[in-house]
Amino acid sequence: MLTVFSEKHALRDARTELYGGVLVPPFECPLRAEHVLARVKQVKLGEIVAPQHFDIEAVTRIHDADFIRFLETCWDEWSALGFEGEAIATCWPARGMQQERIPHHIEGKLGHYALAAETSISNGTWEAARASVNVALSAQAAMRDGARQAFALCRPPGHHAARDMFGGYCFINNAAVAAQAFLDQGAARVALLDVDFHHGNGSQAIFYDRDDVMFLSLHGDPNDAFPHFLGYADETGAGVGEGYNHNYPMGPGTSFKTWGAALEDACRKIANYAPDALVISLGVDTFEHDPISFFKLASDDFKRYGATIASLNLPTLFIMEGGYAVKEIGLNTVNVLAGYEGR
Ligand code: SP5
Ligand code: ZN
Repeated sequence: MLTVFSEKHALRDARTELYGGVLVPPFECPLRAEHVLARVKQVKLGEIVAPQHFDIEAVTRIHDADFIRFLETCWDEWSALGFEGEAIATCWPARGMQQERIPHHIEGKLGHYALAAETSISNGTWEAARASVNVALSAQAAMRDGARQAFALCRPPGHHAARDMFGGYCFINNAAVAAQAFLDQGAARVALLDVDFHHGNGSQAIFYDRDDVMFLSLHGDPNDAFPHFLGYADETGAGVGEGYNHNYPMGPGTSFKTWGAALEDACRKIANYAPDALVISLGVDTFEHDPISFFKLASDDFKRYGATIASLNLPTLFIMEGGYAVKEIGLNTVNVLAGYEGR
């Protein structure tokens, strides 16, 4: 399988994440992508190519143009004020306050566009996020040109990013932009299956009122896990999108037996939907030793579920999302891809 990778991912190298009330080095760090790339090479998964450049219009098919401009200019506006630290939201339009008005000051804009405070914006964040979506679009273009499957080794990840919100380590929703590209090239239906430990709130929100993208997510119960305020089982879609959103929240300690059964159910729904393409938001933070998550998948389980996904026999685009057990992230990620390929 083809892998698309950009060295520009390394420009996303924030110093801080707000975790447990402390500013710590981010879990979402450059070494993650380097370890996945090393494993892709080690098992000779296939050719590795750099991304092409895509115009911003492919991104604004999904994201609000003012939000994209905010991402582009945030660091310069913030650093011009002489703050010592990185750009972190500290103030939000909470209940009873004005939701639509976007303040001029960067601290107001941060509160408007952020969905969580753990994700700092730092120098280079925009350039890396822009390269990451080019990785996703390049892998998608390879499939347009005939590839049956591809791996977009995206970093930073994307599935928490909504039309006009960043957070959860995500800025541009790579999977949503790629799904839209399939539709724009003539696909009638796309399924987006999110196997990251966290609910893909951004992807769900983007496609919630649509029937041309079915969104399915297996994740930590939001009662217990980030993003806490979306991802419950009763969220089934709206308007023509009713019935095209499927959440599988699962509790602390969930085993592969339970998780795999949820995957089988999701795959049945995908098969019935008969999409023209399948996009996988591939996070491996479901791993038993992930430092911020609570599922119990073992490294071999990733291989097994790769094979389950392959049994759908659909054109499949894998998009890298989370996974914070850095030492094992290469093994676990490439196990899914190898399992998919039947090796
Ligand atoms: C792409 C992705 O995987 N983003 C995840 C963002 C999660 N950020 C908030 C994490 C809060 C973790 N609380 C964990 C408690 C562990 N005992
Ligand atoms: Zn995650």
